[in-house]
Amino acid sequence: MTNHLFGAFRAGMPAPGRLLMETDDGRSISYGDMLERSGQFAHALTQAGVRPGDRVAVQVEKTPEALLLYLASLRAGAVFLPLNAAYTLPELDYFFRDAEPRLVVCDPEKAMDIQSLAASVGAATLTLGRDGRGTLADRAALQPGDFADVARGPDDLAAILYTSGTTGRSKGAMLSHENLASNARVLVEHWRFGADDVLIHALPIFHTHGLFVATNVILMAGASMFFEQKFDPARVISLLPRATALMGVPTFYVRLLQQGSLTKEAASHMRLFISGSAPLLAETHNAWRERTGHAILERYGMTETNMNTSNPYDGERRAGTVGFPLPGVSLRIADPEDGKPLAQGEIGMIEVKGPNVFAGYWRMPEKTKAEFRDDGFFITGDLGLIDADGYVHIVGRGKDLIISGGYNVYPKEIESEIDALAGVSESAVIGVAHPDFGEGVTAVVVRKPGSTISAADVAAAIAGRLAKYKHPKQVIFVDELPRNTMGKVQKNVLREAYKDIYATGKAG
Ligand code: MCA
Ligand code: AMP
Repeated sequence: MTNHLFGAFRAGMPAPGRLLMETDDGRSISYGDMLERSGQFAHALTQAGVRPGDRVAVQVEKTPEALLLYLASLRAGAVFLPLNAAYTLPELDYFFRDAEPRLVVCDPEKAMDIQSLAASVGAATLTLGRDGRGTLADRAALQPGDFADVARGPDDLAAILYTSGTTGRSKGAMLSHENLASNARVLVEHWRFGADDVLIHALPIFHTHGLFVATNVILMAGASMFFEQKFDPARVISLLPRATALMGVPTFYVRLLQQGSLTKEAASHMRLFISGSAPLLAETHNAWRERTGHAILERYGMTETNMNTSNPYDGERRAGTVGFPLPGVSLRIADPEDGKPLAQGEIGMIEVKGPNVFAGYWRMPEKTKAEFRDDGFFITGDLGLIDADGYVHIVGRGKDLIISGGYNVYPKEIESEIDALAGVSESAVIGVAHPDFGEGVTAVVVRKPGSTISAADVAAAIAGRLAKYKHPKQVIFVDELPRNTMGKVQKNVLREAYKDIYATGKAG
């Protein structure tokens, strides 16, 4: 048996001298370098006690070494667990307790604090900094480059990515080697990636979009990428003449459109612009086409399922839709209550099934069971319809989720923090249209009688508890929250009442 996913990358690998990535600080890493250095990292993991099936939790800045660590984890047969670099210590504490990693890799600057959290669950800690150095890199540098990939079958776990639930705790989505391999293979074909492609990679690598969709596609195609530490619109435009493809969240496209240097000429070498992770406004799609002559290709996925649908490569890329189910993916619109399929054109729950769909939530069999139908379809929590031409439209969310700049924010998590404050009676956190982030996290708060708690007090209390991107952009105080006859807070009423607070010119 081979290593299922890394074996698939090996199968598509070009000559060792071919470029895999060029970084924004001018470094070039070839496929040969990648093989050798990920082999060294894999030895270092094994030496740190990592055995097949062990979790390797990683909270580091985006560097080529961080990507090598992902590949090393695959090759060592471990389960890669990437964590947003913005997560605070209380957030990390939960993930460590739940996943029980064998090893934690973190930024040297955070090592003191993280080490004790890791030790409390029996995990060792190694470091990897934003300069690619640290105890893990030091150890790897002493290892030989040839590593015999640990055999892993299609159903073995390759990664766990945490995704928050509507209620309660974050859930670890277990992704198998075949979940990732099958999806990457389909995307390479569907989007026509080949060895001559050059992707501008400006996404973080702790989520599905940047880690799997972008990176796995490039590795599977034997292509190369500009590996950018951060998204910088002016820099992305300067790279367009040497690139062929860009993958981004809608905020990327909104910000690129604000650059005067974005012109048809600047984009003339590019063959493909892809958007996902959040809805791309038809307005953005149309403005992009007008400015560059390119129709952005929008696709739809989830942490639990990888990519489900995509607009066509050839044929009409229809604004405001997410296209058709990808080859191998079955998609249906069902009655949210009983799962019965609905007629074409009706709005219901989007449900999917296929080799892309995850193996379940880590150590949560009941939650896993609750999110699948008996015939194996996964209940996405997204509401949609299929139009007369077969295009899938996402029309809303059955789940109480805010997507800000492509990051998912679950209101419950923020409400719990705000409700715990002494001067607060209750709160409701909602997403309100925001010109830059798509949706802006907004807190509506009811004070306790006599309390003078302010927006600044709320912000100060959350700082250090929740990652920055989850912090409300505005805190609004009201006398009471609107409720229906069942006593449930009517978030739709709040969203309507505050829909203009971030309107262009007023954005906070
Ligand atoms: C940064 N900030 C944010 C966000 N990002 N606030 C709300 N929402 C955000 N997304 C805040 C920072 O805390 C900071 O606050 C200020 O904005 C500027 O921070 P900076 O780091 O400079 O931000 P940025 O570089 O401008 O980041 C914006 C971004 C970034 C480039 C859009 O958020 C990003 O890379 N998003 C991509 C997320 C992603 O990869 N999602 C894919 C998930 P202050 O000024 O107060 O300090 S995978 C997925 O969804 C599925 C599977 C799929 O289909 O792909
Ligand atoms: P996550 O699993 O945290 O990465 O988020 C997945 C969710 O992002 C989906 O369930 C959708 O609600 C949303 N999403 C992803 N792509 C799109 C898209 N193209 N249009 C609208 N929503 C999207």
